[in-house]
Amino acid sequence: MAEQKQYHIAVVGATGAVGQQMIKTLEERDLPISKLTLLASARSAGKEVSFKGETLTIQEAKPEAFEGIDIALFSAGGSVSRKLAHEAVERGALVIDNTSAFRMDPEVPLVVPEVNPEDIFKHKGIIANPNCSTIQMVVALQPLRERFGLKRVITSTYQAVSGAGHSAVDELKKQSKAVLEEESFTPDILPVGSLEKKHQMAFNVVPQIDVFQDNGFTFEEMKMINETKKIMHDDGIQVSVTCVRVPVFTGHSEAVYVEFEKDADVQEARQLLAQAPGVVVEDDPQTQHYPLATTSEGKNEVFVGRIRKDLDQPNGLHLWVVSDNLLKGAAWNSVQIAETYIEKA
Ligand code: NAP
Ligand code: 3JN
Repeated sequence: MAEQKQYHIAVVGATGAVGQQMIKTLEERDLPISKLTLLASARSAGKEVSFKGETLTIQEAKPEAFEGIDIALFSAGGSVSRKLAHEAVERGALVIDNTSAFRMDPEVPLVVPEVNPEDIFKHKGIIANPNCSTIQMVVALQPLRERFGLKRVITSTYQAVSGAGHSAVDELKKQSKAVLEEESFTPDILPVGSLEKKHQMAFNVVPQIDVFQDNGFTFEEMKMINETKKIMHDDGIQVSVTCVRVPVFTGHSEAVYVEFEKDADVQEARQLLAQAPGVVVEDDPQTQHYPLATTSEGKNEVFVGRIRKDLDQPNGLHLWVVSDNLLKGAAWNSVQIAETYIEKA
């Protein structure tokens, strides 16, 4: 038997909320890694991180750092990806990019392994990882779509602050303490938008994630709409989304209303979801058992519950979909793409 190829992997944005989960996920999984290179900004160069019992030193992300890299997992923001992803590809790396920089580029596959794994092998150097809120929604929709045909999706999200990085997590901690101790504070980080204006996040619900577009939707909402159609290769699916930030540290929740081509039976839907890869059904109203952000934290799966038929539309179902936004929404989906690529390479 041929010897298994070993891969030199790089994590770009290694000190970030997503990057740290990537390192942890690579540590837990069994990828054939010959070497791990950790890259971040010049601010972090020299910091040490432990990986599988070894101490690794963070280096500055610059073009030369990609010499000899086989797979580069990028998660340092769109501008870093736009600047360095092609440099990595030119040096022979496969880039798996966690930012929105290339997601809608027709030359770049946008992949959720439970939905469109075949697209991995159409890459021209870069594979894009979708937005976290898109990923958990399409994983839950896919088994139902295969059986009933997808017509329309209307979703409201309840997104954790860790989706906006370490600084947003720190801000929610500080604000929560200040509110409880009746101290004054100035909101500084959220929402991330085009204005300097910020809102209180602790004990609040903020209906804005990312910048507003001319059509009244935010960029996060448009990401979910456009990415769903691209991943499913179907521009005919009607998708409408409202993205909301809630004072939760980890775990995005979504209320998803779906209309199918055919009438959908709840029992069959529950069974299809229970058998689907990457999905766990938690749906027992009798025992008040349903997915929660707190119980999904640290897990790779997408949790689905509150599965019920719409009272007016025979082809309509409602779902409650929860997942760890830093794992299936980011780090795990990227590592899963790498694993699928390596398995078939
Ligand atoms: P974060 O906690 O703020 O971390 C940002 C990371 O990027 C840090 O490692 C930072 O390094 C690094 N970085 C910043 N500027 C850099 C530069 N000029 N060169 C190299 N590295 C640089 O943010 P995060 O939550 O991990 O998110 C990072 C990015 O991942 C986001 O901007 C987004 O594009 C993507 N993301 C995707 C999803 C998804 O839905 N799939 C979810 C969350 C995030 P230093 O520590 O040295 O500053
Ligand atoms: O806010 C969230 O819950 C998810 C945020 C993701 C994010 C944050 C900053 C920049 C993205 C993303 O992956 O869509 C980006 C971006 O790359 O545009």
